[in-house]
Amino acid sequence: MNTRENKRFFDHPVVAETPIDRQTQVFKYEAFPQSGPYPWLDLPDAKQKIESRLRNREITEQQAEWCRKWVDDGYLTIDRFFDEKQLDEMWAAYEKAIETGVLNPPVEPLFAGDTLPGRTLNPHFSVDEVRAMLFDERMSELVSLLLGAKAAPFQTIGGHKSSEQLQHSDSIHMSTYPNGYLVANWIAFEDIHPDSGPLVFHPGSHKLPYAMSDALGMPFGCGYSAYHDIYEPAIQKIIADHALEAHYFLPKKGDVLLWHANLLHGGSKMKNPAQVSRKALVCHFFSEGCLCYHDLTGMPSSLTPLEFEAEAYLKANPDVEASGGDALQHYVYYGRFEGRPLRPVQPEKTVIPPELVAIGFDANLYLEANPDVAAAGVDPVAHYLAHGRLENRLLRP
Ligand SMILES: O=C(O)CCC(=O)C(=O)O
Ligand SMILES: [Fe+2]
Repeated sequence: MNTRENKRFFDHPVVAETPIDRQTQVFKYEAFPQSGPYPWLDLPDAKQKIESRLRNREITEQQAEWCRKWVDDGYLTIDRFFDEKQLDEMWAAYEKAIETGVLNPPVEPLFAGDTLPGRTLNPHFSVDEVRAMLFDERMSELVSLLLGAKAAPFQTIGGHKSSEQLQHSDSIHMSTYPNGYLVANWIAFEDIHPDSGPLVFHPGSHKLPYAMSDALGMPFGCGYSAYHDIYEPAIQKIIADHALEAHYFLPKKGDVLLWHANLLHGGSKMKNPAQVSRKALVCHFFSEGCLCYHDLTGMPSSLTPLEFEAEAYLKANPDVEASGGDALQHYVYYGRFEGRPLRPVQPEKTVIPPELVAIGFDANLYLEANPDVAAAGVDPVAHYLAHGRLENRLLRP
């Protein structure tokens, strides 16, 4: 029985203290209310809470140790979290999916002659073994503990090599309301070589204010050119101004690194021409119940329970369909502010009054028997009551 009593404190979804209307909400950080609940390990008394939960046996000593580290450093590494067999099986399935064309990694050479495949977004959509990894129960439990709310596995990125992405906080790419309900997990599928462009991260940077688009002067919905021109340099400046120490993740196969929603990290540069692979899967988790969006483009994320169906939206809005534009994008930027319907409005069912039921009146048959009425597009019941019965119209053909 799953009652509030027998669930652990971190098995519950997040319920925002300030409710919002999802249909009219503007999806950018500053447009959301400053609302809790905040992730428990981000609260000023997190350390006391950890000790009290340990005393009450709600968490184990090992879990308490992970939580303390999370509070101080905003990351956690665990050696050999996944075993060799599971890793090898997943990687073999991943490579087979590339070989057979199920997955099509983009061609992203990091230098002339780079033959390693590019990174794939959400390989768990088409490879069951990747999906199993994202939904691994022990990992979900750990993420739930860190967030203090039930983990919602969201997104995966598979790759043979470094992203060479400059440092960022994942909150610019995967934002939540309430804020801070994101955890990432980087899984090594081989021993990682220092020349391969290991993941770089800055311990403690999660405690700095969230640097989001609006505050950095990026126009709403700007997308990636402003990201490179404004966001990335701003983060480099924060790193320099705070003299943030850089750590490089050099794991053994099966080790994992988890990081906080606001921990600054990136993919360092692969040493050229060493061409050393860096096989990894990154999993991103939200919490159940929070709303997820993309601050940079102002789009809700696909996990957002918006009940949005592109086909239904286009059917209900033929002008959008005719324009050939993207349905969700149209809805997010224009449709919801214009009060556009999400799906075609069902015509109201004609209610047949009892006296017509008594004579066996059937609206379809009446229209069939009286094509002029059908052609006029009028309500058959109203027509029969007002005219049909006086004119002795046929009830059926
Ligand atoms: O693996 C990398 O190079 C960077 C990954 C990253 O930033 C992410 O997945 O959030
Ligand atoms: Fe990232």
